[in-house]
Amino acid sequence: MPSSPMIIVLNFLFFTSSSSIWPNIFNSLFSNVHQVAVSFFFWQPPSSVTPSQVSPSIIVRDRFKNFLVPPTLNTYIYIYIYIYTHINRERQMEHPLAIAKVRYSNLAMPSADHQFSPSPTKNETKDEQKSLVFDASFLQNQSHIPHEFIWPDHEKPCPEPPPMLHVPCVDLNGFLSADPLAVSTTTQLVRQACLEHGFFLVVNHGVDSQLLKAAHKSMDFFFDKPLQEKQRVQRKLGDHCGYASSFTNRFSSKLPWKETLSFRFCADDQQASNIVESYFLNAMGEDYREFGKVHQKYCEAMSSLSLRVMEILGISLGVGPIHFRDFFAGNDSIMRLNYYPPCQKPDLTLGTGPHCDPTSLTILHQDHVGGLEVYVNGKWHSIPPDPEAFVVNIGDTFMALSNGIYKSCLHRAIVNSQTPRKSLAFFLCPKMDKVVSPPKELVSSDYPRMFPDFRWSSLLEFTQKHYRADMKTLDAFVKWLSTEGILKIQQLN
Ligand SMILES: O=C(O)CCC(=O)C(=O)O
Repeated sequence: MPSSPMIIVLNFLFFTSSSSIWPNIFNSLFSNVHQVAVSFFFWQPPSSVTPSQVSPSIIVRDRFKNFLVPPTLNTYIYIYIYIYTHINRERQMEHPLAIAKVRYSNLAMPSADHQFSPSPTKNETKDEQKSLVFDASFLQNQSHIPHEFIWPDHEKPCPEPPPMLHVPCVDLNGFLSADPLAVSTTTQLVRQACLEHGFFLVVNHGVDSQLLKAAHKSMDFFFDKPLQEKQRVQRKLGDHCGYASSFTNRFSSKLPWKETLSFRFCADDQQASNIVESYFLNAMGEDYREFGKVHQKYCEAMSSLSLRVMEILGISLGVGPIHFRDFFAGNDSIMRLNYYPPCQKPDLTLGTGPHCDPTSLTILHQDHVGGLEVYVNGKWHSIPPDPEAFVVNIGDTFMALSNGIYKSCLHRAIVNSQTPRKSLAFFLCPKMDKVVSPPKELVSSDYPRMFPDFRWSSLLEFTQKHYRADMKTLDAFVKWLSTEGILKIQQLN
């Protein structure tokens, strides 16, 4: 079997002096190895033509076309280069993500991060871990920042503060009062926002303000600790929980200027009661009991709030309040604490790079500092902080559940040189084995299925191990699913 371009060339040379029975063998050799059939052989002139009437030619045939070329030295060189580059490209193209990379590489959108299969090789991981550590206590005072944190020009923060995004403010209390006018106003506002960009605010949400305060305070408690202590809950490669100082062990460029602490919340008591509290107690010890308690309560509050929001979303989509609420009843969600230290070069970097959330629904609480930006109508817009409000946005999984009707929108966070910024993000996710499939009311012959059925666990795996979330995560995921052979397209009646 040819395993290197050199052997291929030897085969090739061998061929040029061989008879025409070889091409089939040659074809099969190559098609087995590189899934590209490249063959070349002497052109066989039709029997009516005597060899002396034609100049000897070589047919180079690949999957797509035939080339008839004279057998000069230049031709051999050309063929060698052709095969070499073609096979190299094929090797990359064999990976479904690479196919998607080619597909998305020409997007005119602000290029979110089209970095495919970002799970670094072992070598990269080792080197990066050795050389680059995001120690905020040190880096926040540096006037030069490591190049890994410098974003390409077209993705850098806007030089001027961007305009504010007009997002509707949903009064949850009004909705819960069951007053028909309040319910109708709320659902209309939400529908409009979700058709356009998927962001809205929720006020009068009923979440205890003391709990919110405690949750923010606990972030100082954790992120002010020395790096070594935080690393006791280090997030492992391919995992979605734990402490991450930037993503230095996962990516090597366009690193976010932030630290995060992520953990799992499970609303299904049968499965994991007090899961958050136990996680911190087991991983960090007695000193973190209170920390764990606060975040257990916070997650419970977020889970209830998100189920309320699901009722609104269901009504606004015309499927009633129950459908989505029930779908997420035993949710297996992710809580993330984002801590953005000051940066002396805030115009060069980003706190969180542009991405759409792959999850279902995000409920974000920002502190007073501000930095959240959303990309709408070809421009970045800010969503300024409001301590009374939660910022809610649709994620990719809900976009799929709504058959693409509601939007999951590109967003990012910028940093500043003076003040640390904190945000609490609750990412609502279904139970791992739930099949993500839109209700039949949202599918018709005029509005056919936009996405195949999938399990949340597969999308989570895809974003943790193979793909850095951007605004095309769902499309790339669908490709990956189909090539992984686990795609089950629902048979629609
Ligand atoms: O901190 C923010 O404002 C945004 C955070 C975010 O987008 C995320 O954690 O995915």
